[in-house]
Amino acid sequence: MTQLILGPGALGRLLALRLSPQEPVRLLGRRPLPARLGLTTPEGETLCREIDSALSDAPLPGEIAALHLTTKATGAEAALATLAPRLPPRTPLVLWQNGYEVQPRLHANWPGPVLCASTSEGAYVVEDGVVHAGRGHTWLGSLDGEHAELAAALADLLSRAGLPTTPVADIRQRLWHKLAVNAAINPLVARFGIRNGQLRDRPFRPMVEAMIAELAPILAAEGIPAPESGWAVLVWGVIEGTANNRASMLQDVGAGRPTERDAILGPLLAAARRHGLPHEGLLAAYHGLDAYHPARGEAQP
Ligand code: KPL
Repeated sequence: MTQLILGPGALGRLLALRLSPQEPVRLLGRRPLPARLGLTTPEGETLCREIDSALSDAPLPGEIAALHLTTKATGAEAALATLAPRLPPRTPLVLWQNGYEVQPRLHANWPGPVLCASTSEGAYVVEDGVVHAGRGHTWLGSLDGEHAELAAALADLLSRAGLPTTPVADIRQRLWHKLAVNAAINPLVARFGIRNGQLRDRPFRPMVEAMIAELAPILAAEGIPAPESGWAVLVWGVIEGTANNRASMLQDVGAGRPTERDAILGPLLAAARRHGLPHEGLLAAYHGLDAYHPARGEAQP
């Protein structure tokens, strides 16, 4: 049974390279990939592995264990649409996207089981492979708490492949927690072209504080419990721990790709409006990225 991975970015390559020695894996994308890909481990070792890769419109393997959708949130549904008509309808889907935009939609519309993954693994693409820059942890579960056995089996598979994963019943809350952290960090670092750690300094520190103050009541109104230590400790902890990182949104801006602002800020803006809560900071963060979305620059999020 093949683990199909759609989206050969950093996460897709990391999954393919980690899983491939023990599982049949096929990595799908829009452009051909080299037959051998390199994985540089966090310890600096480089492993070269042959990866079965194909274009996403090529014929699919006979038996598919699961489809891992590892594209950016912005391209997830379009990428899936190219494959969906050729997949057995009950194929389990694993969504690895940031934010909370595509997950509820695909959960509602996909005929088979849908699991969501939230990961803190750090990786970036290099020409002939991927660098696994920092070890993290992955949580896996379904938005309605179903498919616990599937989540446990996949978590076991990923953990044995070197990506420690825990099956959870509260994945919705975990996705929102990551989204909150991303909302406080990513739009600012992308707009000002800085590494995460620079947010600790003036003039950025008060901007982060203001964002946290705006986020907290929105998340509470949405029924998302605050982390035990509070939102500020969570956000500043991530900033400290990833001080040297160029966040994903900053990388998107640098590469001329659309950012994930709709997936990250969109659900917060929608929740703020639903609950009648202030959201000027979020709106400013959203429109601060207009320059990188010329086609939709003036659209209302
Ligand atoms: O998840 C991240 C990202 O880059 O998107 C953070 C936590 C901000 C780390 O860089």
